[in-house]
Amino acid sequence: NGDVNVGEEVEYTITGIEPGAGISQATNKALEEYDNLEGWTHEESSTAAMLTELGEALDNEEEIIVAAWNPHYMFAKYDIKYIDDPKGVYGGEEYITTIARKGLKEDMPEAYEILDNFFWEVDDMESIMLAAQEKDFEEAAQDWVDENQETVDSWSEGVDSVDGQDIELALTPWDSERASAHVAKIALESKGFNVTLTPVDPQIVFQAVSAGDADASLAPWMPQTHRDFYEKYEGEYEDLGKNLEGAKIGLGVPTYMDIDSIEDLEP
Ligand code: PBE
Repeated sequence: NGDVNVGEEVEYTITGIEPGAGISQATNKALEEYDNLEGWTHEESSTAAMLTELGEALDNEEEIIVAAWNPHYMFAKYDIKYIDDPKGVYGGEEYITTIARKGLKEDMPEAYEILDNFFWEVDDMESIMLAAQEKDFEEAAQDWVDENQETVDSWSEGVDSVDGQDIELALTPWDSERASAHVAKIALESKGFNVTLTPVDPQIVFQAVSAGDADASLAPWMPQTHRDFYEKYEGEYEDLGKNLEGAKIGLGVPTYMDIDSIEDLEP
């Protein structure tokens, strides 16, 4: 990367997001595991603040290193790329899985069946995330359901309706999970459930579902992003399997930056 010291230009700082995020944990680990990142700072704040800083850096063609992930519109909206992570701190391909409290299958077999069947594609989730830039998630999710009724129907094929049973879904406070939770809500409501959505930090998702305070969640990113929490509570909840494949987390930079790997960042 020529004679430009990227570290100096970004003030040896990685621009992160909320401290409770799995990706924030991974970035803290990266600072420990990459010797060349000794002395670097991980600046945690919020997703909104990170995106604002990213947008400003791109407007000014400045250097920036951010916590990046997809599904998200950041790769469509901004000209950014992932940099390599040879130590695999951020994992490889991630999937999103559905977990349920023990006993849900017996107590609410209809809801369990719908949640178990919930599976969609990256494009589906991203289309709601994009639409939700202009309207609320409820409306964006409803529009997607209207256009994809067959998919939604396939999740509840043969499932009986119930008469106003209450069910609570825990989610994490990111757009990807707002999208899946709102679609699950609509699917469950169409079979007679009263659905409450409760946004909490990733660790609390596992804690709440394990304790039976929440019935289920479509929010866990695996095998790396939320692995610590997944393993901490393993055996206290049920994993119903993937609801989406093809996710990823890592460090992102503007494509004009001449850097390809975390290992190439200067101490
Ligand atoms: N994310 C989006 C979350 C999960 C969903 C990658 C920012 C996280 O890091 O925990």
